[in-house]
Amino acid sequence: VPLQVKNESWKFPKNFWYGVAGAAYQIEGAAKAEGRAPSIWDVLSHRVPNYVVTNETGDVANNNYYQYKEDIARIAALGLNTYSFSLSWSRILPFGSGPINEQALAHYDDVIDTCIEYGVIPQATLYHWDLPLVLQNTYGGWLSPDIVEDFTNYARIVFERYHTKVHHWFTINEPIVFCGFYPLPKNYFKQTIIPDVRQKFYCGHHALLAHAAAYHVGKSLNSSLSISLKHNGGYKIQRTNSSEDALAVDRAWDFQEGWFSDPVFLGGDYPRYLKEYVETFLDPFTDEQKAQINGTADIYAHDAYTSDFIFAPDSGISACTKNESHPLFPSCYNSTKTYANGYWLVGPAADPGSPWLNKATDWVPAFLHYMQKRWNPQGGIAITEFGIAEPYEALRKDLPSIVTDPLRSAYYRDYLEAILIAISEGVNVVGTLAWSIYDNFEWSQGYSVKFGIQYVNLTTQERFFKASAFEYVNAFNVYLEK
Ligand code: PNW
Repeated sequence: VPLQVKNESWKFPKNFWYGVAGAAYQIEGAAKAEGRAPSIWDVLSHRVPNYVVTNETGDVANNNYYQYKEDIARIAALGLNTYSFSLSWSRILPFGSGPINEQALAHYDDVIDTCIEYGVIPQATLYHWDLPLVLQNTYGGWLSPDIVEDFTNYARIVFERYHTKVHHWFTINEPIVFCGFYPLPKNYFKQTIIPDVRQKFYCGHHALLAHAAAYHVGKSLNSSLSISLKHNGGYKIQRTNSSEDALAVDRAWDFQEGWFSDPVFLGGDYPRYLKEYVETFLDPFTDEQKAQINGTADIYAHDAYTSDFIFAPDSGISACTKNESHPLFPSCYNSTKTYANGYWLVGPAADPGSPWLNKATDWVPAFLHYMQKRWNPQGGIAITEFGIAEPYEALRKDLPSIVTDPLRSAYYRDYLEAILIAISEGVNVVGTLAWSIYDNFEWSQGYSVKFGIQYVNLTTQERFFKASAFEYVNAFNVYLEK
């Protein structure tokens, strides 16, 4: 069912980039090849029982390390103009810092050159959660300020190597999510004395400093690069018009998008409600650090999958903000997918694998307006990941070679129409990346949750387009300004 929008004058602007995204550990495989050293995810998947519900690993994944040429050719054949991938830090620097693995750099050279050969814009993310294991076990990874120097050094090597060929960069993918991995499972990783509930905020603190330092390295090398951090969260719908729920919404923005977006876009410091909490244990950013962090994103890159209804806890917000043992402390807001909602295809009911995700595309215009108004990104907004897991696919080990995925198709259709509406209302949206290039290693869900616009037979490593792949690209074939 091709997308047919309500107003035929709605268009994606000429230079719009439209593509797909993937990430190193989720798709590459070749875990022990060509000098790659382990990342924390090799331990999480191999050694920690049931950390991945299916006890699967990324050892082979989609074999993308060897089949990247075919993968890029398929993107080009589909008619997409962008491929976004992440670089494996522990391939390039097996020891986290120190000796460089030239084979890994040569590999990514070829990935990038293949994109260029096929007329596909390459976009690269420096860090998509696969921290070199050695850095976790030497000093606690992102919990230590030592990570800043190592990340900056890694960024410098990568920017120097590729800056003439790759113009779109993302430093760090979704710090809210990977900082939430902390505390890592006890007994498998070096532990620190930082209390568990605070660990993710230490991680976030260092992630901001590392991101900012990397940004400046890239820009001083080549000021025309577009470099940004990938944000995530969701649109926050106030459940009732009570003042408590209004406050809950404000707190939710501050503890999600605001955590990283306010520092990067609005002066280098944390938003109010988060700041009140983290400064009970973290030193505030110095003026120098704020100056370093402020303005370190050229676009607002948001992995905007979903929306949530936000409401105050039953016991009231003030009780919660004062009580460290309150289950909702420190964020102190509640959220649900299902309130007064008869028409969304709701995440938890539709798909137990991604309960955090609603097909809530009707809120996308409001979400885009909110991003533009609050963070006012000079280079516009990009939806750097969006997609949905199709529930019936999760139940099947092998899919037929012709895969129709009506829920995902509808999601992309409705979402892209919502973007067209927002653009027609003056929001500057510059690109979209579908998550994902194909079904892949979905972190703690293993291969059981499928986000791809392509299906991969993991035995033969044969790839098959799903119907949604054609629906997605067709929207641009029809509605891209000529
Ligand atoms: C993103 N949430 O993760 C990641 O960047 C991808 O690696 C991942 O495969 C994809 O989404 C699908 O899950 C998220 O709880 C995980 O809001 C969880 C959330 C958001 C994004």
